[in-house]
Amino acid sequence: MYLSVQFPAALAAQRSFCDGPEQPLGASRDLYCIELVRAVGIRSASGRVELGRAPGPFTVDVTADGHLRYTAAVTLSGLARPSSLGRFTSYVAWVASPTMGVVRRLGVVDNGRTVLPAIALDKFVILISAEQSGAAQEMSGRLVLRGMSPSTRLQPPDFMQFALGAVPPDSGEHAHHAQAGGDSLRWTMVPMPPGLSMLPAEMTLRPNVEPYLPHASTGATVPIVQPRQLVRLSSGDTLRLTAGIVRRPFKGDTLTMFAFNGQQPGPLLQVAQGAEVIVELTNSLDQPTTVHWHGIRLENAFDGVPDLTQRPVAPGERFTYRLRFPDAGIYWYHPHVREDIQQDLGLYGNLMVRSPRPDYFSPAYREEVLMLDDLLVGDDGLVPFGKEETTHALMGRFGNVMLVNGEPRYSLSVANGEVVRFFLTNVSNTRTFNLSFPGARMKVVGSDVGNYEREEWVESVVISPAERYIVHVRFDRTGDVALVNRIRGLDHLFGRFFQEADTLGVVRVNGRAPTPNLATSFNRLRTDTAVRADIARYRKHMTRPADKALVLTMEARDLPFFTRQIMQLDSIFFTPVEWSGTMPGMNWAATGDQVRWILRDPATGKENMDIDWSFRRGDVVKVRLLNERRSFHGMQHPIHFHGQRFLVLAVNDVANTNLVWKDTVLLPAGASADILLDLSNPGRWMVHCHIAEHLSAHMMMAFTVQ
Ligand SMILES: [Cu+2]
Repeated sequence: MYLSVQFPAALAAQRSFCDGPEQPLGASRDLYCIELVRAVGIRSASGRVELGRAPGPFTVDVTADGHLRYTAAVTLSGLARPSSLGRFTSYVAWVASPTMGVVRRLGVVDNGRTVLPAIALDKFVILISAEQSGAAQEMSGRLVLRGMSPSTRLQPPDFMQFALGAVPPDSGEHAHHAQAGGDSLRWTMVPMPPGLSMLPAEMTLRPNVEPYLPHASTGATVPIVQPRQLVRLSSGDTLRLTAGIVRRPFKGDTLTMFAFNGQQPGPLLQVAQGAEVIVELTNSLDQPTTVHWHGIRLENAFDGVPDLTQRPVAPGERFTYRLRFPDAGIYWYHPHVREDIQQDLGLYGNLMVRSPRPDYFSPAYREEVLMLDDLLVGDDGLVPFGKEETTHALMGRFGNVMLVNGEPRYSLSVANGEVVRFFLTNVSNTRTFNLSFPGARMKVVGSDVGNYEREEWVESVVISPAERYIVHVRFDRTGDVALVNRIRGLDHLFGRFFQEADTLGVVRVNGRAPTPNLATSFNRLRTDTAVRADIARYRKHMTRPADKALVLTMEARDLPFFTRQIMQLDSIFFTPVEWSGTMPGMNWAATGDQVRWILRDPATGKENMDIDWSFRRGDVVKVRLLNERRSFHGMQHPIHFHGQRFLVLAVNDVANTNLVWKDTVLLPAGASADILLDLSNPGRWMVHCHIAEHLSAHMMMAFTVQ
């Protein structure tokens, strides 16, 4: 069998985007494939490793502490008989740290494709050696092939980077930016994340727009923000919703922010599936607004998109929304005007649509509805926003204060043995969270538009802006359990990853839970037969080639020389998910007139609002999304389709085996995803990135359902 390059049929069928000629809309080989190189004296062997993903409920596979986890599949050919290299019987694959300090056995490999155990290391090397025994636990034989993970291309600073950054520019392009700002409001330096350093040139950057923060008009009494209230609405009810200005006490200071009905988050609306209600919006802000009812397949005229479905509601004006709720699940509402300002300042609320099925969820003692956010606060309070254009147009506005339901510290008391159902909504501008309750078991039961086909154990929840996840957590030990966000940050300047952990809250577990004991039902992973039957109707559409495609990319112009040079150097590697803002100065100073994020239809070459897709009601369309790696800056994008629902069929050609209806999908940098779009709802609808600053920087298109 050695020296054979023939693949068995079954293995050939599993060929990945790493093999064969490069596909124009395939995932990035540069980020997700390793080309193995021959060791000295080895003549004929070759191979590559696909950094694959195990099928799972999230588009990114990551450990609870934030390490990306790759299911490596190695494809080898041309390996000679091991005995031809010496006293060897087998080939074994190993994974090692870049310095070879730690070497771990992956398993026996051979010509053809072998799926290896998962690897969860920041940077690593794959080695293939010939060994005396296939059971070898230490690498002692002869090295045959080796390859390095794409992340190893990140290196400590070189002379070029320091030379660029060491000298602040003394004239020209940045000097006048420091003067931006009218009366009292001026740009000061953006807060620096702890442990990172900024080059002098970066510290001189300022956004080339006017700073904006809301302020109450003279003499007006501004109410203090109130906690969220639950509002149950029956069919035919009318809710009056006012977007207005509030004062929020914060660490001995007072911030001026926005709120719906004076509450942060806005009122938690609860309706029955199938209900119809009226919402009368009053705009008491200093700027136009609308409300978008995220994820709800409602009548197009009430979707809240300015200049597409309605005129923006001017300050002092009103608009009446008529809402219907065809799908059970957890949804949310927010303005669709300058989300980077209005949503960030507190205009967001949840909307719970209850199924009539009494057993819709498996049992839990209580429900907690959590809106996750981050706020960017400096020494003088909130960091101002860009008035004419968004700031933070590169990576989006990462906050430095984590909020759960508007508060910096969430707390909950439960009895020992309780099962809690958490409804999680990420309302931050750009941050993707990796949430876990260390010490408590968790299963994911639902996402954007209803339940998964079956419940699934997870060690953490990866939730990008606008996504929702419903999880059940059982607390079965007394003591405190933290709700944490744990991720690997990327120090671009020093080419290293580092651990970041934020505690968002704490669950105090004490006493004994009342009967019945839910351990048995919690330990069972339930299948939702209604969801499975609904999705089964779409199976016939799943296997055909994609009908449409969208490429996600970007362009930049007029960026400062320093920013442009550093970012070009940085583009040697893009991490699949930028979990935190580690280029704060360059990112902050880049505005919506310098950065254009792009949705491109490769079939026509059209971009953003020039794209004009047209479908008929009842069409089921498979769309390939590709997050272009070869752009000026590659990062993840949560892509949201208005007014419809879709299934995420596959990511990087790995098919998902447990489906759920979604309205937002997170695309890691360089990744592909196939989604199946159910075009059930007529009207003219938006598709856009839900990073608020990317939307402000043009990353949107529209489509029509006749
Ligand atoms: Cu985006």
